[in-house]
Amino acid sequence: MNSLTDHPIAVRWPPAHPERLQLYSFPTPNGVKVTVMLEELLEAGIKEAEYDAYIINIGEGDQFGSDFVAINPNSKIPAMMDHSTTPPTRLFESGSILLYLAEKFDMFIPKSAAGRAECMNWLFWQMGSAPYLGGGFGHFYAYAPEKFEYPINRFAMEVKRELDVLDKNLAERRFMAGDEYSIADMAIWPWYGALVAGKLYEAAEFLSVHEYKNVIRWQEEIIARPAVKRGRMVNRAWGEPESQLRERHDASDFDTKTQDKIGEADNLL
Ligand SMILES: N[C@@H](CCC(=O)N[C@@H](CS)C(=O)NCC(=O)O)C(=O)O
Repeated sequence: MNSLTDHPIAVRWPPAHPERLQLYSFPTPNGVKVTVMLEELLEAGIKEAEYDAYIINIGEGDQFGSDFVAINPNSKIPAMMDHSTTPPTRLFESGSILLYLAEKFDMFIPKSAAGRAECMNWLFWQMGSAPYLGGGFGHFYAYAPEKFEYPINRFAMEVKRELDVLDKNLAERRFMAGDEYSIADMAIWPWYGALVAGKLYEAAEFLSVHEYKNVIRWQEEIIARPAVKRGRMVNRAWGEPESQLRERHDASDFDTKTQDKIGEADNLL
């Protein structure tokens, strides 16, 4: 399979710009990590980071189609194809995608060996920790058919422990890996930033997130970044119509293709 047009995914989601990165995603915290990274690269002037973004509606089962599975055998968003390489490179797992883009463009990853190691420490910390927040706490607190006290308490304690780890780190430094904003922040912020901002599971009061003042300061700095604002809009399929850019194919789409502009306000979830 040497070109995008040969790839099964091109049938359902024909590439608007076959030469660009092709992102197949949904704007959950794991999806937002990648759209924020791509928008940060573009904001920094990296034109090769231009991308087409398609919605994989995980509520409708798009992730189980054989076309999507050909990119991610694990059937989860986000997934991406880079057709600028020979052969084309398939990418899945948000951490792998962030690291691939950081290395490809040599950006948002520290240059020194020590800085890089610290960035990887926190990037992999997120990959191991967020499942306790999402699959553990979030599932039992917000989604399970009954309120089971034991798992709610167990995962709430673990999430509070994680928030404390982040808070202590951010008491010493501006960003997760040091003075510079990096892919470690992009991985951790969509989960733990949303949590302390009260936007995840309506659990801010239950978890007393106001205690984690350094995490709150860090979250407020990151959410104000223009690229983060745009990254949160890509593939968005709920909320205010002007915040939803379901498919992104060009920078100008943020001005012309949001749901309020194209006149359809139905939410997908
Ligand atoms: N470790 C993966 C997790 C990806 C993941 O859990 N994606 C979820 C959405 S946040 C998904 O696609 N769920 C669909 C399903 O499980 O069927 C990553 O970081 O990319």
